[in-house]
Amino acid sequence: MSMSSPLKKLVSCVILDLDGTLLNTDGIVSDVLKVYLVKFGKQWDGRGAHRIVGKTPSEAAAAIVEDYGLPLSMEEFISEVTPMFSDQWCNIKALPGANRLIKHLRGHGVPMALASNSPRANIETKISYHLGWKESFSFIIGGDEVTAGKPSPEIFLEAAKRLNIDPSNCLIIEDSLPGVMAGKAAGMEVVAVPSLPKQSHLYTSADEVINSLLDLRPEKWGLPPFQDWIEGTLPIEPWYIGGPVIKGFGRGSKVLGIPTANLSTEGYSTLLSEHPSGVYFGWAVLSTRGVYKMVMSIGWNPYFNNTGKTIEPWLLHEFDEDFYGEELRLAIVGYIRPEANFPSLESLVAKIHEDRKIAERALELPLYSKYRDDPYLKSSLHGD
Ligand code: ADP
Ligand code: RBF
Ligand code: MG
Repeated sequence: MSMSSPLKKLVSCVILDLDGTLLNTDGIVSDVLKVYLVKFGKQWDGRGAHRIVGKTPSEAAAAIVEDYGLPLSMEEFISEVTPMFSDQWCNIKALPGANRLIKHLRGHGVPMALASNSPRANIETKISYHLGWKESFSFIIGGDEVTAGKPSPEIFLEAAKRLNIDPSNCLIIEDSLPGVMAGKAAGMEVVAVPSLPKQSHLYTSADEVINSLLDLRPEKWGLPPFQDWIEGTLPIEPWYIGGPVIKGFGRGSKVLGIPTANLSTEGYSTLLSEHPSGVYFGWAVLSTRGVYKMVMSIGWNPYFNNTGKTIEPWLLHEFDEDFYGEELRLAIVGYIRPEANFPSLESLVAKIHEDRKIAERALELPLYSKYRDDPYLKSSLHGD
């Protein structure tokens, strides 16, 4: 076992939360509330998002009615928005790494259960759109099957009982604070995967806080390790982003000695919200110049604590000049690590150079080099 993943505790089963942990429910929540609040001349601004994550349906409803001063009761609110939500269940996407995790644990025969504050019937409908999920869980427990939802430990204790496994040998994976509290109160090991950004400091009671399911290391819990990491990289379904190179904070070359050709995030908010922040790599095309290897960070740059998510690709090539305004296209093909904070600028810079080496080597592998010829990149190249 490597130094970076010491064994924390042996577990023999995994109990998962659904909304915000396996499913990107937040996306449809804001879509529905945006539409609904217009009726009252109000605008959903994400305010109060932290007050609904992980709550029971009635707690969440009460919080919204109160926060937005809606002229109706919590019950009336629920009866109006419930059908709007159910219409969207078929559109909820699996979070990055969810399918991979479920397949992995199932493939190794690790017992899994689903425990969510949502009513059981809703859970069943939501997961019915995801191939192979239902069969992977030994059972499902909904908030309507216990007397108190999370943060009460009841739902997890009931799950352990049904799995016939001691609570101390259960690993909980949860995105919400109430869920983490429930898991710890049940005497279980808890990995938190916060669904809202920049919240990790609130999750102090969790045994580990990770940025996304891509960062889960099952071997830390005595479970079989993922086998898909290759030379320090995780292959992902490629995704694409492009546009003119814009001005960034002016500190890439100046402060770090590492220029990053920033892209506008405008028009990419959905795409960006669907991908965890972190360090990725792939291929870049400048339409008048050529194709280059690329390593990038996407996110808030914790060291500088930016307020907005930025896209910062470093093209692994020496250029004689700036290329602001030029069309840049990226094919993002692999993941390296989550964004991190560093005790010094030197250690941040050293880490980025390590990322560069990892990306440069990995992009020689056929698995990644084939995307050099991706039609999205090719179609942008002049005189090819
Ligand atoms: P900014 O904060 O405006 O993004 P940087 O200091 O990060 O400024 O420098 C980025 C700019 O440097 C890019 O927009 C591009 O014009 C230029 N540049 C030169 N070489 C590279 C490179 N190898 N990778 C990315 N950008 C580069
Ligand atoms: N910034 C951070 O604060 N934390 C990181 O872990 C981090 N990783 C990076 C990895 C790569 C490959 C690159 C190109 C940049 C990374 N940066 C990171 C972003 C860096 O802070 C950013 O490029 C500068 O702030 C310039 O705007
Ligand atoms: Mg830059």
